[in-house]
Amino acid sequence: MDLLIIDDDIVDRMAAVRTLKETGLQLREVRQTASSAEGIALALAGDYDAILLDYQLPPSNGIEVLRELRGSSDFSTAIVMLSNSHDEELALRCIEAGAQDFLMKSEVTASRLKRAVLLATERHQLERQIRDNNEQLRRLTECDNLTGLTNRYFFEEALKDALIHAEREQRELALIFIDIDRFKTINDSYGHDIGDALLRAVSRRLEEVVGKDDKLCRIGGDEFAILTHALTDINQVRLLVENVSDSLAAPLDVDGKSITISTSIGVATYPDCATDATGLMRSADVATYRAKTSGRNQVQY
Ligand code: GH3
Repeated sequence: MDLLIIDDDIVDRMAAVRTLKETGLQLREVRQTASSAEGIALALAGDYDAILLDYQLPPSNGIEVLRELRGSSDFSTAIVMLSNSHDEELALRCIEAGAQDFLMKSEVTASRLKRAVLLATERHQLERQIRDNNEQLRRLTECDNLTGLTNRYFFEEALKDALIHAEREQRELALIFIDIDRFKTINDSYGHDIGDALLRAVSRRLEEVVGKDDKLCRIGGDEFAILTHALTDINQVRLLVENVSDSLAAPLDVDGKSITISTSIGVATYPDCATDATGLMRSADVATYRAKTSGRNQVQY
């Protein structure tokens, strides 16, 4: 095991090293530092199995060090907090700030320290796994499997939220539906897998065009939607729609095949077309239908 001790008191550090040697843990490296700043740098740069972190670390303290370490996305190491005071509230605050265990220095024995280090690493691994699982679950529920874009359910939730803000701030919104023309013939000519790859290629193109504040989603099938609330007037919306249309009109490289598509686009704006999410979705849908029935490859407002 590689361990790091951060403690400003040399006597306590030496005692910790001595006790660690008595634990029977397979120790490869036990690095020590008296400074919280150096401790943070070492912890972030190294690959330690666990850190023994003193709470009293003037001019800082252990909780501040914990917060700084846990605030870094690259940091992932178990931490056992050590303190001179027997303070349950402090122990709780340390756990809340990201420590896996809390020990009073006066009560540290080899067997206690061994158990704390092993339990902390195990608990930390479990916490990490739960976090990863939650993130995966979030991605699975929010994203469309094929393209990785937001799915229809979460898009509609975002639209409802955006409408509340737009009403409060007296701002306009635009909802843009994009439907690939005669997509069925692409499936029929090239096969379903190429059809899937084309949908992914279209998604990447759209991601390049939309602004960072815009929401992009795959509504379903060969239909995509953009919700934009960063645009202040209809001319800006028109410009975005033109960019979308031009970008998708350029040939797409789909698994080594160059495929050119056209799209029918329908635009609905808040508050002109509708004031609620269902109404706005319907308006954009009707505009898209008009683009289809008027000969495809065009935009309808
Ligand atoms: P139009 O121009 O009138 O919109 O014609 P279209 O062929 O694009 O539209 P239609 O709605 O008739 O057909 C959409 C096709 O999209 C039918 C369906 O098989 C296909 N599709 C839907 N989801 C997927 C998918 O996830 N992958 C693939 N490859 N095809 C899909």
